[in-house]
Formats: sequence, C-alpha cells, structure tokens
Amino acid sequence: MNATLESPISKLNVVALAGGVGGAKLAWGLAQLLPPECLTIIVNTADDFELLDLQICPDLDTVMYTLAGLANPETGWGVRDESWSMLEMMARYAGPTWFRLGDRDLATHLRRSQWLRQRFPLTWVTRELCKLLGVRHTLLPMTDAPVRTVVHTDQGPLPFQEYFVHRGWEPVVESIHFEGIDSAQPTQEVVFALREGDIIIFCPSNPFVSLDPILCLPALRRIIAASRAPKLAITPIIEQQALKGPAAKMMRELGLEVSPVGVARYYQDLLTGFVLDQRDENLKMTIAFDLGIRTLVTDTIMRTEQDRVRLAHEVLEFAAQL
Ligand code: FO1
Repeated sequence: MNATLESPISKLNVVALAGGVGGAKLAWGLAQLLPPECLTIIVNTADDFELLDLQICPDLDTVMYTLAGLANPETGWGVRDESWSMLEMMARYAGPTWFRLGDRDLATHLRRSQWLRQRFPLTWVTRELCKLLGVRHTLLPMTDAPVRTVVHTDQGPLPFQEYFVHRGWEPVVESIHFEGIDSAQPTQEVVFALREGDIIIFCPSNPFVSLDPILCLPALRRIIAASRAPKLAITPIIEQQALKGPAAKMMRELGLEVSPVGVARYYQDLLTGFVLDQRDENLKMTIAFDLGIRTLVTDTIMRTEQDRVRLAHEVLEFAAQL
C-alpha cells in the first residue's frame, strides 16, 4: 500500500503505546503514513513468558510481524502461511501444545532466546530481529527487565498466558499484578522517545494488561503526564464490547463501567484527546464535558488495510488540533 500524509504532521515524532492485535493494526496504519524516523512503538512485554526454555514475547512479535507484512491474517498473532510440524511432534512427546508455536514463528523464539542467553538486551534483540525482517520503524520493548503479568482470579493467581490462552480468559478477574515492575526500569530509548514525542498515542489495546504495564513502569506515567504533547487514546471498547479479547469482560469483573467512557475515565489524568467509535456517538458529550477530554468520533473498526490507514490518518489530524 502506498499512502503519504500531505501535512506537516508527517515530520513530527509520533510515539505509540501498543499491546496485541489492535495496537499492531493501528501501528501498521501509522507506519504507512510516517517515515521510519518519525514513529516509535513502545510495546508491552508483561505478557512475555518462558516455554520450552524459550523466551516468548507475544506482543512484540505481533507488532513486528504486522509491520513486516508477515502476520497471520486469521489470528492477528503468529506468522502467515504457517506450518505446525513441530507442534504435532511435540504432541507425540506429550509436551506443551496449548500455546500454539508454529514452525516459522519458532525460529523467532529460538533466535531471540539464543541472543538473550548471550546477554544481549531485549531492546537490542528486537532491533536486530526487526532489521532482519525489514521493519524500518522503531519498535521498543517497554523494558529490558523481566516483568510478568499475574492475573488474580476466582481460581487463584494465574500467569498471564495461563489465564489468557490455556484457560481462554474464563476465570473471573479479581485484580492484576505486574511482577517485577517496581525494580524494572524503562529503557533509555523508551524514556527518550516519550520525552521527545510530539504526539503520544494510546493504541486500541487492552487498558489493563497491555497498556497498564507500560504506564506502571517507574517514572513513565509521570513522564507522560508531564509531556506537553497531545496525548490521545483510541477506544478498544465499542458498544460495551471488545472487538477482540477480554477487555470488556475484565472491565465488568473489575467493577468498571464497560464503555468508552469507562476507558476514557481510566486514562483521564493522562489524556488530552479520546477517539470513540461512531456507534457510541451518544457518549461524546459525557467524555468531553464530564471528563474534560476532547473527542473524535469515527469508525474505529480496522477490518481492512485501508481502514488502518484511514484511522491512523484521522488520529494524526485530530492530534494536530489538540
Ligand atoms: N493466542 C492464543 O489465543 N492461542 C495461542 O495458541 C497463541 C499462540 C501464540 C504464539 C505466538 C505468539 O506470538 C502469540 C500467540 N498467541 C496465542 C497470542 C498471544 O498470547 C496474545 O494475543 C497476547 O499475549 C495478548 O496480547
């Protein structure tokens, strides 16, 4: 796809905070409009985990594969045109198959884990993987330190992927904890990107398990709050539902209002703008007047590549008015 942004916005430093599939789609749209030196995507690493002695970084990989044009279009995660021979053999050995690692995807985990064992930091490893896949925009893990989401549920505390994939986000969430967050530092690259950012975008990712880990890193929330850049979020909730994943179910279980208003309120102290879906237009005034956040109402569903670019374009134009 060949799109350009005929406006001075294309020269600004845009920083996007992203988690899984929704964040990756918007990041891809932004990457079609902005030159590589103008877009940095800071990605959640708290759903990373270790499986078969490999370091798996699902959100980083989802964004990386999407920007590389390699993402599986059916799932949003993993690699397109995947084969599953390793998993079939693993089943014969009675090994773990609940987390579906495809053959091509496996190469990423093997290479990353090898470099991490050689003590290269995750930021370096991510830059290298991106370079080798032809991703030219900057992808940054939120930290090089291990941070792990633990979901406290009616069935006890569960590591994130155990809750999300193995148990299909069926347990009732009582609270969420990010193990290691207090001693983890955001990387210098992350801090620099946010300090130099002219626009900060909260992608339509799960607020509790995708963006919260980034915002809970020591000093990051303060840096974002202090930034004078326009800061805007795109709703991951439309008509009381999440397009994908457990965000709406989590909101309900955590006792929050399941709506774009609930999301805007959750980020209230950080935002200057909020993008809500046209299906929720009636909530615009509540966000604007009760929460004091400027709003843009548009079609936020990204079904096609054109949708991603259109939404990215609208978001950038909106940011320019804030
Ligand atoms: N999500 C699933 O629902 N089932 C899987 O088997 C699965 C495998 C998987 C493998 C590699 C990868 O990078 C991601 C994978 N995901 C899978 C997605 C991932 O667990 C979640 O989407 C994120 O952690 C939430 O953002």
